[in-house]
Amino acid sequence: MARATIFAPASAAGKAGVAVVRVSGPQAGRMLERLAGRLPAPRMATRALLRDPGDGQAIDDALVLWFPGPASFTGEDVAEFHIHGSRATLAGLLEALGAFEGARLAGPGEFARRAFEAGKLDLSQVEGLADLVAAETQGQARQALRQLGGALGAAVEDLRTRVMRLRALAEAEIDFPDEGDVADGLAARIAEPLDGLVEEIGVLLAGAARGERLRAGFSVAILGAPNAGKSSLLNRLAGREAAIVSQTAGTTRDVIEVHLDLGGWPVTLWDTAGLRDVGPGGDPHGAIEEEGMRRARRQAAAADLRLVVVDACAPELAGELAAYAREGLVVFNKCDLARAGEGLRVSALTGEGIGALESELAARAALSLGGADLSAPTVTRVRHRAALDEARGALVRAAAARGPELVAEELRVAAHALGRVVGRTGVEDVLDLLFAEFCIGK
Ligand SMILES: Nc1nc2c(ncn2[C@@H]2O[C@H](COP(=O)(O)OP(=O)(O)OP(=O)(O)O)[C@@H](O)[C@H]2O)c(=O)[nH]1
Ligand SMILES: [Mg+2]
Repeated sequence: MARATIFAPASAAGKAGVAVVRVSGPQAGRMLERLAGRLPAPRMATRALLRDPGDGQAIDDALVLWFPGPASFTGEDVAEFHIHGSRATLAGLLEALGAFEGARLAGPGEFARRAFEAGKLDLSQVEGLADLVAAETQGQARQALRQLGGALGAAVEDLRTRVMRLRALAEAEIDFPDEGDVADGLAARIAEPLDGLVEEIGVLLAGAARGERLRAGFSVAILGAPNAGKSSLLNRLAGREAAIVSQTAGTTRDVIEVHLDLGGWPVTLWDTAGLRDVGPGGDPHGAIEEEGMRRARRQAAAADLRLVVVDACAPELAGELAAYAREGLVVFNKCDLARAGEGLRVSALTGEGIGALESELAARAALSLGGADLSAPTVTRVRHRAALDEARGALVRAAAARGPELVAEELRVAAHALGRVVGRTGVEDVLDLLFAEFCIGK
């Protein structure tokens, strides 16, 4: 059975100046020709009046593009329709496309999956593409673009080729073992290249924490006593009323998350429930407050930075908040009412000092996320890190192994692990998860 021809809007839903519909598969050329009246020259934007082949009704005055395979995004024949972005024109075109036999609407990520299957993108590039589409800041976009360009894939592929070469040496020793002191000869010959490989993987792994963090963003947990103004501060930084603010102590219970772009760095803020100590004989915490505080502590532990908000009218810190303050960043809020404390003074109410706080957060995010060699390939996902870790372990064992069989086996494990990063081996389970991250039309 012939492979289905898939089509889908590649632009976001809703009214827009232009909507783009992409078609990929064996029927793409015929569909374009039937709708536009002729097949345009390859890769040339061409104006065409689109008509529904069923009833001859005009659909839109549009731009069409024709990318014959294999020189296309998916490697298949691809057609693109750039139409006026109204719901009506889009619906008309999708209906006309759906009427072709063997054509159907694409699922999420199906175009990218076909590109992967045709060898147009390796798996790390597909991940780069997913991250690029989801990027919220320029820093994230730059990193994703580098990965889409194949930097990580090329570096790992190079490592894998070198491992395979060593493995061929080991296999040769197994097959022709009669030349002198076999085991020692092999060990001596592969010792140096193995050291080099282990070291290079180490360099990639050293950049991994930063790459993963840039992808996830720099996280800040806002902590403090009840009523200190944590939620007010969150709202002020977010520029909207994300969290409920009230003069009742104990307003916030759940963790509220907002995403900010501070100086190009992705920062995630978590507003949390107020933390308070209850001495012996003090009023006990209710079950809900207890749960809120548990969540606040969990978030504090998970965050890259703990921002402790102190009410300048009651500037004493005790217990766990004092501990968080010693290692985190302290701000004195309500400085419109009182001027206690040294360091950052802000007022969530008037906005005073907020610019300075934003600069401080951006500087800390930059310190944590930036500074990496931006031209070097970056490991951006836990999946990459796990595979590289496994490869490194196997290479270290290969260096220590006695006998060509053991060496060959460890090298096989290393090559297999490296192959997983670029999607050559053992990634079937990853594929479904990954392509589901995409929207339809990608
Ligand atoms: N004058 C003044 N009042 C503020 C400021 N920030 C917050 N408030 C007030 O302080 C009260 C508590 O503010 P919230 O933001 O709800 O405090 P919170 O720390 O989130 O409190 P919980 O969620 O209960 O732990 C509200 O009445 C706010 O209007 C400020 O900078 N100046
Ligand atoms: Mg609150």
